[in-house]
Amino acid sequence: MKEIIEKLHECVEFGKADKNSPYPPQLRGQDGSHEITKAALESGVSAREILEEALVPAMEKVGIKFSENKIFVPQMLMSARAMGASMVQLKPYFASGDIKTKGTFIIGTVKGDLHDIGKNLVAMMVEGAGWTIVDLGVDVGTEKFLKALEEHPDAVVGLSALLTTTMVSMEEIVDDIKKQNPEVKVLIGGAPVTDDFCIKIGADFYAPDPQKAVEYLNKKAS
Ligand code: B1M
Repeated sequence: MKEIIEKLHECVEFGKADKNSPYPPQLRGQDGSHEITKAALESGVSAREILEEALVPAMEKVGIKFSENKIFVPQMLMSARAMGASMVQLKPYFASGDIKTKGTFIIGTVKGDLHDIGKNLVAMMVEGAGWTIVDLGVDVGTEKFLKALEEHPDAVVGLSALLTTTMVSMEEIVDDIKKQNPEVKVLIGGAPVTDDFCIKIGADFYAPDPQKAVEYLNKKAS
């Protein structure tokens, strides 16, 4: 079991989704996370062990390497893809309650803003850390966030903005959420966003990158 977990960890850390994927070169021709997850489940490794001992620690390493500029967006996307190939097989266990998630994270790019690459990376890393993701997409206004909060009242909300012009939307959305749900925590991020802006608009936390978002959320969950 240790060997299979280590192999899966390696696949996710280095972005090997399945046997046919040519990346990374050092694992060419070998099984990827898709095949290894299937074999692990068939041989009796639990979905929880796969998640907690392979996927989560591997994605944590990926997040740290990205924060330290040791890897870049393409490598992170490959890792997220490898994690996805495994997660899709674990989904039934989430639904059945065999795996407990750390919580729900509602995320969206704010109204007027169509940039979603950073938002998607954050969603993937947070999912990799064991959270359930409700991804509202791009150009998301207050009503959609409030509706999602009605369905998931204990969720943490994440807002992404890439344009200086849409930082205004971010401020409005934080304000509306806090008015209706003062206890809901709101995490913000995106290239033009800063700590000062976070304080000014009354959001709870500014994450400059996905790893910082994961660290904040995991602290909330513990
Ligand atoms: Co746009 N764009 N764009 N664009 N675009 C920028 C952002 C810009 C800086 C380019 C420039 O002028 N140098 C500029 C903004 C200037 C400003 O306001 N300060 C700009 C502009 C002006 C525009 C348009 C207005 C252009 C036009 O049409 N005249 C237009 C706006 C459309 C709209 O949104 N309404 C526009 C359109 C587009 C495309 C559609 C073509 C495309 C987006 C495609 C897509 O996302 N699916 C695009 C792109 C790709 C960019 C650049 C080149 C790259 C953005 C990106 O994906 N970066 C960008 C210039 C640049 O950054 N070099 C630019 C990679 C991504 C991983 O980083 O999103 O910062 P980022 O996410 C990071 C962190 O910020 C953080 O984690 C991520 C990983 O570290 N993070 C969070 C992000 N969200 C977070 C949320 C969190 C926590 C952390 O918690 C919730």
